[in-house]
Amino acid sequence: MSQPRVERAATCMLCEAACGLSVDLEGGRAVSVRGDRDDPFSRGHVCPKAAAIDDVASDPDRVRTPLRRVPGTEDRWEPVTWSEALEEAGTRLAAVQARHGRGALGLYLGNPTVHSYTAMLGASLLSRAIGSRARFSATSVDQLPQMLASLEMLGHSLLLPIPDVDRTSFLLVIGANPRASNGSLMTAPGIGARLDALAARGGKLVVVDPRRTETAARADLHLAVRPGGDAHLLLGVLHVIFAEGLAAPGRLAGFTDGLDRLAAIAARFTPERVAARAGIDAQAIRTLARDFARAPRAVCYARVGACTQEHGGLVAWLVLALNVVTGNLDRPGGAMFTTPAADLVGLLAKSGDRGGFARYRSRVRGLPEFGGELPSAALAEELDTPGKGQVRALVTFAGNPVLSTPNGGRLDRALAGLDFMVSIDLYRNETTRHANLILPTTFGFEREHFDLAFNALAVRDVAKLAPALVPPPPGVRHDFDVLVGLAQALRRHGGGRPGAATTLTLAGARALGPRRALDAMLRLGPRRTSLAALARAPHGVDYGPLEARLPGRLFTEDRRIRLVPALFEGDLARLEATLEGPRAQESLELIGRRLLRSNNSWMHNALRLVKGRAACTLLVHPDDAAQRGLATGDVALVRSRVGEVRVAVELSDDVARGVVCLPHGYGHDRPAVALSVARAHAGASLNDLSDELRVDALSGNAAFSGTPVFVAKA
Ligand SMILES: Nc1nc2c(c(=O)[nH]1)N[C@H]1C(S)=C(S)[C@@H](COP(=O)(O)OP(=O)(O)OC[C@H]3O[C@@H](n4cnc5c(=O)[nH]c(N)nc54)[C@H](O)[C@@H]3O)O[C@H]1N2
Ligand SMILES: Nc1nc2c(c(=O)[nH]1)N[C@H]1C(S)=C(S)[C@@H](COP(=O)(O)OP(=O)(O)OC[C@H]3O[C@@H](n4cnc5c(=O)[nH]c(N)nc54)[C@H](O)[C@@H]3O)O[C@H]1N2
Ligand code: SF4
Ligand SMILES: [Mo]
Repeated sequence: MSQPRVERAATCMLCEAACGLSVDLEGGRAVSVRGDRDDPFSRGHVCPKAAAIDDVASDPDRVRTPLRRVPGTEDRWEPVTWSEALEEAGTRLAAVQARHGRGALGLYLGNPTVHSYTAMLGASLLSRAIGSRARFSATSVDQLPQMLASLEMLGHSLLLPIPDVDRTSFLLVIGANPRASNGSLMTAPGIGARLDALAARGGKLVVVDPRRTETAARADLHLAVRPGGDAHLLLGVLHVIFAEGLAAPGRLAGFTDGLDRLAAIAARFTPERVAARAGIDAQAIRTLARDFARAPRAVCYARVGACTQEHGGLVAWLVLALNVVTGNLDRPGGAMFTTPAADLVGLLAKSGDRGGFARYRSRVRGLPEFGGELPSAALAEELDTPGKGQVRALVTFAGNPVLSTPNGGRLDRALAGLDFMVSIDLYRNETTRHANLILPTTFGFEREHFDLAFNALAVRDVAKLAPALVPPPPGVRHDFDVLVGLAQALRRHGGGRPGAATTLTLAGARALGPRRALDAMLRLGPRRTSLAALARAPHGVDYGPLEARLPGRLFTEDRRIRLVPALFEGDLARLEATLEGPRAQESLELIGRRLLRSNNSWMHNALRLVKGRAACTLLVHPDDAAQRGLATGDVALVRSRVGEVRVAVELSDDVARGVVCLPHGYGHDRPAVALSVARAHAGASLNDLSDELRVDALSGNAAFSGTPVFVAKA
């Protein structure tokens, strides 16, 4: 007998926009998903991916019971019970630590971790229980430089300024494509409509990007920067602002140190000096500087393209500095700070944790630690380089580093050589196929949802609690239970960090559960709310536009902004060395792209998102194509220092001459990958070309942008 259809409010957990959803439930499934018009923040906006949440949940390829790889085989898997799986995991991982030291067990946390508050809490417990420095995450292939700038300048790595898009009159976007990504470190559901509104009120949008993206194509101005040339551009902009007396920090001057010092630095970088490396002519740099400085309310906003490059740290610093110098930090229409209902930043700071940098370094290459993690660009070498401290066992949670970290090919091979590996994931994919055990978790509407991370990064102060709506498949467990259960199993067998505290904390945390922790955070938070209160507002609560928070919200010792941290100033010599260097002959510079119907590496098994025209194509400028005898539809051989791929070519003058562009997250046609739909739309992996040795030498973040490649007809 069919059950009646009911409609419920939910939140999309796929990307940072956190759109409100209206979900029709029938027979324990989400049979229809629409935008929730009653959500005060997203007002009905959704993108095509939301409908695929149920595709993942009901995917026949989804792992629904713990799986053990049959010893000695690479592609035979057998179901095991949870107690067998956790026992085996605990025994084997503890044995590796007993034999080779605690640091021999590594942990990699993937992007979806931050889309589940229960996973965030559970992962931090597991990480502490493991007690190893070999921790890695998607942070160091993403926003690390921006967190570093916040740590150095504002005193807390998680105090990230958010562009006040709804009230600005000049939005300068560097290395972001919100019309495809739906916004990042800027939770702004319906960003397309918000950008349209900016234009409608007479505001300006300028996009700095080597490709004429969906966002750039509809901007007032597109500046086709050369990959990795943004710090040069920004120094030129600051030069003009100081030289022409346009600096106007306003009230910020009362609590900012280093304005004169920054002026002196900027004086060295005339637009003429930086133009060639930036790929933008001096006059355009001057105009940009004047327009930005003179706009009544302006904000410079940078994201992935600005971070994942050789000068990511400098760019992040200069972006924040530009907002300060023009008085746009912490004022409406500028870059502002949230007052989130669950204030993780404030709570961490109270416990003495503001983040940290370079407190120790990685074993093989000496790359700096950040926030208790090592750069993911060092993951493969930490696994495959013999010696004391070599990582011999790994736990991955919600990550696919074979497709998402630089030189994924090397990591792919390194994973095959591990003594033991446990993956907590929904799928048997390019990474988890190497695991000895795959532990499956709940997903999507099977979990209660509260955006611990993204409510704190939103363009308005909002909060929303969405209950679990559908029952999980019987064989899976909640992410929190799996993470903490694994930690307990490890401790039971004598692994991990010794001391009763850990064991007791784990037992206590398991007994209390993540809801109690969240409720306490909400009650202690600035909104003095609670789970119960939020449950009474199923479409979410909108506390209003962002409010000025400085200097009170600063976490530096003296509550002052440090405009010129020595760390960044010291890195300028490296940038100056690039000013004269000619571009390598013959090689092209590879950049990535995101597609609206894709989400990093893991949604290509949803037919509704991958059907139609092949998405994983190499964009080549017609002039570069002509030189190589390439036409649209040809297969190109693309080779870098680390690997080569074959991929279909698409001619496009959206990319600047000398630049080629391939999306990341593809390359699904490997043995033992159980993704039947994705395999038929496999594409090639951008990260089989990206180079793990190319990092931002300052921060250790991966430098994907501008990887030199040779392209020829296959
Ligand atoms: N549809 C979809 N949405 C997503 C994701 C997805 O995979 N698909 N992923 C989510 C995640 S994890 C994140 S972090 C966000 C990212 O959100 P965004 O940062 O907005 O995403 P991208 O589209 O990667 O934008 C980066 C831009 O930088 C440009 N770029 C590359 N190199 C350079 C450079 O050297 N300088 C400059 N100025 N620009 C450069 C690229 O051409 C690209 O347009 O998106 C999230 N949303
Ligand atoms: N060249 C290049 N590389 C990039 C980027 C780029 O722009 N260019 N972008 C980088 C960025 S910004 C990011 S964030 C990283 C992402 O890198 P990763 O986080 O390593 O990779 P994802 O593709 O997000 O993989 C997510 C994994 O989590 C699983 N998963 C999804 N939901 C759940 C869940 O609820 N529970 C559990 N247990 N598992 C789940 C999926 O099956 C998948 O295996 O990629 C980075 N890599
Ligand atoms: S924009 Fe992001 S949050 Fe909104 S529906 Fe699409 S994937 Fe979900
Ligand atoms: Mo990301």
